[in-house]
Amino acid sequence: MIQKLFEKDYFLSKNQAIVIEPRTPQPVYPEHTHDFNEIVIVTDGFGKHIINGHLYHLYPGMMFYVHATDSHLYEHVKNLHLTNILFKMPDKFTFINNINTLIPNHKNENSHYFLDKKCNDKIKKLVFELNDSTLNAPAYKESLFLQLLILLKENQYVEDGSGSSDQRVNQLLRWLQIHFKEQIDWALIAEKFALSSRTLHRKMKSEMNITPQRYLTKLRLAEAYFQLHYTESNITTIAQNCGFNDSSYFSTCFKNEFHITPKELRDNPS
Ligand code: RM4
Ligand code: NI
Repeated sequence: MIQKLFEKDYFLSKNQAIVIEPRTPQPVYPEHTHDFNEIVIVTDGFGKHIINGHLYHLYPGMMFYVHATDSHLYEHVKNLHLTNILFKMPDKFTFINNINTLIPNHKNENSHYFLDKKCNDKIKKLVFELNDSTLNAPAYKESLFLQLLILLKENQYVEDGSGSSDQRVNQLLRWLQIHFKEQIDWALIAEKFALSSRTLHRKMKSEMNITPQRYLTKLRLAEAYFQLHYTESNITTIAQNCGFNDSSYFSTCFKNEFHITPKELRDNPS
C-alpha cells in the first residue's frame, strides 16, 4: 500500500498555501503520494530519486517538481540535503492564479533540472523569506512564491546545446543521467553539447573532481547496485543492462566502488 501524505499535516492553516520543509538530511523515504505538490532543490549530497518508476540520480544544484499524484521515494541517500517547498493545488491560492503555466506538466522525463549557480543566492533569499513566520500575510507569501517559480523556470537547463560552457556541461551531465545505459562515444557527445573533449574533461575535473568516464561508470554502477538489490535478473544481464559489455570487468569496477562483489551483494542483501 503506497502511503499518502496530507496537507493538513504540513500546512498550518487554511490560508497557508506554501510551506518550506528543509530536509537536512533527507533520510531514505518510502514510496508515497500527496494531496499537495512539491518543488525540491538539492543543496547537498547524493541520492536516488525514483518517481513514477523512473530513476534519477540526485546531485547538488539539481531541482525537480513533484505533482501531487506522482508517487516517489528516496533511496541510497548519502548526506542528501533538500529544500522541500510544499504547495497546495492552484485553486487554493488566493492572489495568484495560473501557476500551472510556470510548472512543467509532464509526468516524468523532464521533471529534473540543473540550476544555474548564479541564481543560488536569489533562491536562498526567497526560500528564507517564504520560511519567515513573522511575515505571514498570504498575499506576500504568494508573491514570493511567484517570484521563485519564475526564477526557477528561467534558470533551468534544457538540452539544446546552448548557453555558457558551464551550462552546456550541466546539460551533458543531465543527458548522461538518462542515457548512461547506452554505449557512449565521448567525441560525439561532446560535439552534441558544443564542447571540446578537453573543455569537458577540464570542467568536470575542476567542478566535480571526476573524469567524464569515471562519472559514467559511477552512474552505471549505482544503477547496477539498485538492480542487484531490487530485481531478480542475473548478474550478466544486469551488467549488460547498465552498459557493461564485459561482466568480469563489471565485477572489478563494482568491487572497487562498493567493496563487495556483485555476487556477494546478491547472495547477501543487507
Ligand atoms: C518527506 C519527503 C517527501 C515529502 C514529505 C513532506 O521527508 O521529503 O517527499 O513529501 O517529506
Ligand atoms: Ni513527497
